Amino acid sequence: MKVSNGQMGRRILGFAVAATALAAAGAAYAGTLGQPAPWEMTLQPSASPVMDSITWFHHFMLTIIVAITLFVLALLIIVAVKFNSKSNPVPSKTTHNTVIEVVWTIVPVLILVAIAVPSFRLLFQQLDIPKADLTIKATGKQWYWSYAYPDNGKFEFDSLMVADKQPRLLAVDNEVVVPVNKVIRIQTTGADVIHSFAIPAFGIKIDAIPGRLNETWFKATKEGMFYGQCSELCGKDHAFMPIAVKVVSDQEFAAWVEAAKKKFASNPSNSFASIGTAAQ
Ligand SMILES: [Cu+2]
Repeated sequence: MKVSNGQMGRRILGFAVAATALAAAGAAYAGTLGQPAPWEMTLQPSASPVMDSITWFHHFMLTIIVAITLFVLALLIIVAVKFNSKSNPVPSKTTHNTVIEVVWTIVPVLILVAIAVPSFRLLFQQLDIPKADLTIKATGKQWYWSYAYPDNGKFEFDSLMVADKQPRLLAVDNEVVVPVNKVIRIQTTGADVIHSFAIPAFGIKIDAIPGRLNETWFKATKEGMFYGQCSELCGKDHAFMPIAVKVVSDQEFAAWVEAAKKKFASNPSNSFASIGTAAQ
């Protein structure tokens, strides 16, 4: 098939228009704060400093990847159009070009260094936990989460999915409540099998492993409801053990703690996990 330069130009323009339309659609379908949205194409809106960094790093990487892909595509098109057997019947016998060989070695090294620096900075931000204002222990169980507040009177409660509450498959009976703009340390473990504690808007995902206590942290910068899910295939109801975090002001948090201490205090049969033991 003979393709003229004009046709090729129109095709490239077509691809560019399609790509721009796709990107615009992506921006239009950027999710709702704290939960997934239909047709969402990008990351959930950020609500923590770590997620801000993850979002920035994602855009940074995407820019580099798109630039490299377009560059390689342009080279391929040039080669295919200019150096096919029809337009270039007598090929050149060139085998070496020192300048270009030095360039295609040095430039990728520089690109990798440019990626490595912010990548390590992000890893340190995630793994180096700042001084925590509050610690919450999240225990993954088949198939729900239990939360303990050791700093606030050591109460514990279970959080189970509620089938007829919105958002569907994400709403729970007892939400985790945390104060806004405070460093929350999450300690997580598994009571039976490996689960994973993940909340996209806070940029956290950490395995909950039996016999181990893993730590991560977040600082919620916005008030509201934030949802996550168990992110390690853990059994038949893996899809039905959501994580719901309610971010509130300091005063509301203090009031909730007082109410929760009474609600979840003393009576072990309050705990779904302890029902079996209490009955014996
Ligand atoms: Cu699980």
